[in-house]
Amino acid sequence: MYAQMIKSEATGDDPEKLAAFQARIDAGEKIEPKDWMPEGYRKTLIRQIGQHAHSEIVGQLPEGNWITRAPSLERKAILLAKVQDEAGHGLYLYGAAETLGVSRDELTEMLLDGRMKYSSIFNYPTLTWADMGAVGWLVDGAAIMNQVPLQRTSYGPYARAMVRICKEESFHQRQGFHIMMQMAKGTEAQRRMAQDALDRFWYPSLMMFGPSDKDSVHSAQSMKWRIKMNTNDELRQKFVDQTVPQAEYLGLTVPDPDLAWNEEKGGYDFTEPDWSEFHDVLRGNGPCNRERLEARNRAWDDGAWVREGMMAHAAKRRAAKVAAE
Ligand code: BYC
Repeated sequence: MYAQMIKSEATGDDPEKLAAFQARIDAGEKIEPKDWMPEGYRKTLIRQIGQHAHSEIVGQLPEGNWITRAPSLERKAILLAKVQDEAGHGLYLYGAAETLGVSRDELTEMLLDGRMKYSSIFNYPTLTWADMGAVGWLVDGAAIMNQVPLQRTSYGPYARAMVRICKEESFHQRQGFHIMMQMAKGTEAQRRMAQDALDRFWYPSLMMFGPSDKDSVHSAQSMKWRIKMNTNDELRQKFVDQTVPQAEYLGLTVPDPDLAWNEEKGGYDFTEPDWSEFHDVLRGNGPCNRERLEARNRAWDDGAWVREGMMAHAAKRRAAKVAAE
């Protein structure tokens, strides 16, 4: 497995170089593509940035599903713009990963044959229009919670990509919340749809932050290298604390009977997601895993003629330039 490959190659760096590298990280310096870096740092970044890029691309599918069925021209235009933004995010992130010595084609191949992951959340279906609200509100909301701190991550190209992405994610979250406001304050049937969307997306959204800290394989090293700025549980807690009052404002009920404000810790106590479901989704057994990978494989195959045409065009231009010199 790709992750194991990373782990086994993480050792073997010169201790003096490692110490100097760690000192740069601790001093808050940015690491740039041509700087020396430990092999484990490079591979962890490729794994995380690549997985993130794939998530943006696969993440277009559940929303793309609703473009033709958006309830008004305005909603259609907004959704279309959002889905296009996700494609752009994927491209910034593939670009950031390429500075680490891996090509976009290699990353894509690893996604298509299952060697690399994408976020578990996109293996859940979007069944109603209210799901477009829930995805924007909860999924983009969770994404922002995770990505705002990553603007300060130690790898320069990743941090800079995050600045652009976070600006757009804020708009995505707001448009999702706006859909939820309209649904929740609409007819009784619309309110029920909004509640149903919250019921189905709550726990999958909590899973986006990854396994609980005690089971997180990469957190300790990634935080030492400032590839991650917070633990999975810290961000999950912040997300719950931010989102529960928003659900209350909407008049909707978070599907967790044990949810309660804990005065002492200054945050909510909540029920953890069902981690067996999370691992099952990661193993490829979520409701939409097969469909998502099939769609990406089909898009790759259908796009072959475009890639071939562009390569042929580039070769012709190169040849013409050489002939003119
Ligand atoms: N889904 O040691 P851990 C978006 C894996 S896109 C799948 O804690 P790490 C959006 C993890 O990879 C949102 N796999 O890992 C787009 C590892 O397996 P491997 C994407 C997950 O990396 C369109 C294993 O579990 N955001 O926002 O330290 C529309 C152990 O976990 C998940 C990012 O990618 C998961 N949820 O922490 C709308 C942000 N969680 O690789 C919205 C950047 C864990 O060893 N990424 N795994 O086989 C991160 O911050 C971190 O990679 C994670 C996981 C917090 C996700």
